[in-house]
Amino acid sequence: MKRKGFIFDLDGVIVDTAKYHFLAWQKLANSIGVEFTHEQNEQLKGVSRVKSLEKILNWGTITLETAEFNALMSKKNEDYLQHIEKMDASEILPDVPRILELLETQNQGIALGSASKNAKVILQKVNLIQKFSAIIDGNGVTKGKPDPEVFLNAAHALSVEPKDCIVFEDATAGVKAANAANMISIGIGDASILHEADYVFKDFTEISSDFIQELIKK
Ligand code: B16
Ligand code: MG
Repeated sequence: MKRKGFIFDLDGVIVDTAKYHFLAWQKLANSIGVEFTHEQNEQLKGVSRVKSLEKILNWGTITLETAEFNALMSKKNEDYLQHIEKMDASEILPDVPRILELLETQNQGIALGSASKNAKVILQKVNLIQKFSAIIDGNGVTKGKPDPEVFLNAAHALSVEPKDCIVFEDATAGVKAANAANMISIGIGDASILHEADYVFKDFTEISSDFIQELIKK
C-alpha cells in the first residue's frame, strides 16, 4: 500500500483552543483599552502570536516600543498557558482518534503542521503526542501560513513528496498554505469560509473510512 503524508493543523482541527486564545487575547486587549470580539478572534485563526498582537494594536491604533510589545506577548501566553494547563483528552474534537487510528493501521505518515509554539505541550496534555511521527510547529518555521513552509517541512520530515500529502485545516490561511505547497487541502469547518479547499467537512464525524482509503490510493 502507498504511504501518503497526512498533516494535521492543531488549533481548530484536533482541539478547540481558539476559545482559550480568545479569552487570553480579550483580557490583554481590554487591558490596553481595545475592544475584542469573537469576529476579531476569527481573524487570528492560524495567525502567529506576533502577527496576532500586531493586528490587535492596529485595531486600537496603538504603537508600542519593542520591549512593551514583547512584554504583552509574554503576558498573553502566560494567560493562555493557564487555560492549557487544565486540558485533557476530553477536549479532543469528535472522531479525531478514529481517523488517527485508521491512518496508523494503514501505515500512513502522520504529522502536525501548526503555527502554535505551544503545540507539543497541548499534544502532551491531550495524550496524542505519540501518534505523530513529525511535529512542525511555530518554533520550526520562519514564515507563517499562508506560506507553505510549515507543511513542506512536515512532508520533508515524513519523507513524503508534497504532492502525496493531505492537509487538514480549519483556517483560510492554512488552506492557502496547503494549496501553495501543492498538497490536497481538506477544510474542517464552514464550507463558505473554506471554499478554496479541495474538500470541506463540518468535522471528522463526516469523514468516512472509505474517503480516507480513496485518498491513500489516489
Ligand atoms: P501560540 P494552528 C495557531 O495554531 C492558532 O490558530 C492561532 O490562533 C495562534 O495565534 C497561533 O497558533 C499561535 O499560537 O501563541 O500558541 O504560538 O491553528 O496553526 O494550529
Ligand atoms: Mg487552526
